Formats: sequence, structure tokens, C-alpha cells
Amino acid sequence: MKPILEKITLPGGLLNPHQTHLKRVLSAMRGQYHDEQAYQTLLAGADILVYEVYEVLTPDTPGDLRHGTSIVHPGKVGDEYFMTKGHYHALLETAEVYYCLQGHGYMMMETPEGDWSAEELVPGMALYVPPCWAHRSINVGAQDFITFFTYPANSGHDYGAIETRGFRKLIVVRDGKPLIVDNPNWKKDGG
Ligand code: PAN
Ligand code: ZN
Repeated sequence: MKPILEKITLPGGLLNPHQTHLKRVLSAMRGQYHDEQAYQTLLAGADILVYEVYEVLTPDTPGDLRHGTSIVHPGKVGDEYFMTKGHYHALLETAEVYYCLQGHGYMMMETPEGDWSAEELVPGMALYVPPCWAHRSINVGAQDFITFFTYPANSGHDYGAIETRGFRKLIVVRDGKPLIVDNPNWKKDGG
């Protein structure tokens, strides 16, 4: 294959050319927010767009990379900030690099063994998510939280563990600022 040159437009985070444009709306985030009542109330109003991902669809041969932009829109479900679903890579021992282009967010990360970490991202900060760490982008700011990411093209995505168990920690707003708290709904055994 040939080299691919990309243009990233800010604000907005549009990546051109791209082959996939994922749009995740509120109804696709069922069970992810700790305040189910707030989730239902917000959803009853409108099925709003929570985040978008533009990606370049490279071959998934070992050695190749995928890359794209992730745009988490500003907003909250109750006291919990808008965020991505979050996932492990299906090929667990694969890493990922994120680079913050715009906005203010956190990457919430955890391992199956019980480690967790939340790193703050503002423009200019880069983050290495090591192999075996689940990761979720959280927008704690008032504008779009935009990152560039790249990961091994054969990684795949495993959403199941996070969908059933959730992350150990949440980020909620307290006195107008983000606060990391325990997830009251976290299921240790995954059941
Ligand atoms: C990112 C994420 C993107 C959307 O490209 O896929 O931020 O988050 P979810 O996949 O959790 O919905 C990435 O981490 N790829 O591996
Ligand atoms: Zn990933």
C-alpha cells in the first residue's frame, strides 16, 4: 500500500480522508452511567450525540497501524461527564498512543489485575496506554475534547468486560470541578 497523508481540521476534529465515521449516541451508552434515572431523563428528551470517531481503515495485518481522531462532545449525565464506552483491546497485549489536540479531558484506565490510573489531557499532552489497560476518554471541559490516537491494526476491540462490569472509577463534577470517585455499580466479579 501507499503512504497516507491526513488533514485534521480544528475545531471539529474532522480527519480527511477517512473511511469510517462512528457516531455514538446516548442510547448506545445504556448502563454506562452511574445515575440511571438521570440517563433515562436525558434520553427521554433526545438521543443526543455523545462522541464521534474518524478512522483511516488500514489493513489489519500484524505490523500495520490504525489511527484517527476521537471527539467527545461536552455534556453530563447527572453529575457524570460525557465519555466513550471504553474497552480492552481484543488482542489484550497491544498498546495505544493518544495525543490531545483540543479541549480538556481525562483518560480513565484500568487493568484486569486491579490497577487503575486517570491521566489529565490538555492540548499538547501525549499519553501512552500500555498493553492490557482498558481505556475510556472523558470530557470534563466545556468544548469538544479531541484526541488523535494510533494502535496496532490487528488489536480489535473488546467492549464486553466494560459493558458488564464498568470501570472501577468515575469522574463526576463537584463544585464545578472534576472529581474521581469509586463507581458504586462496579461489579468486581463481572456478574
Ligand atoms: C479509540 C476509541 C475511540 C472511541 O479509537 O475507539 O476513542 O472509544 P470506544 O471505542 O471505547 O467507543 C481507541 O481506543 N481505539 O482502540
Ligand atoms: Zn483502544
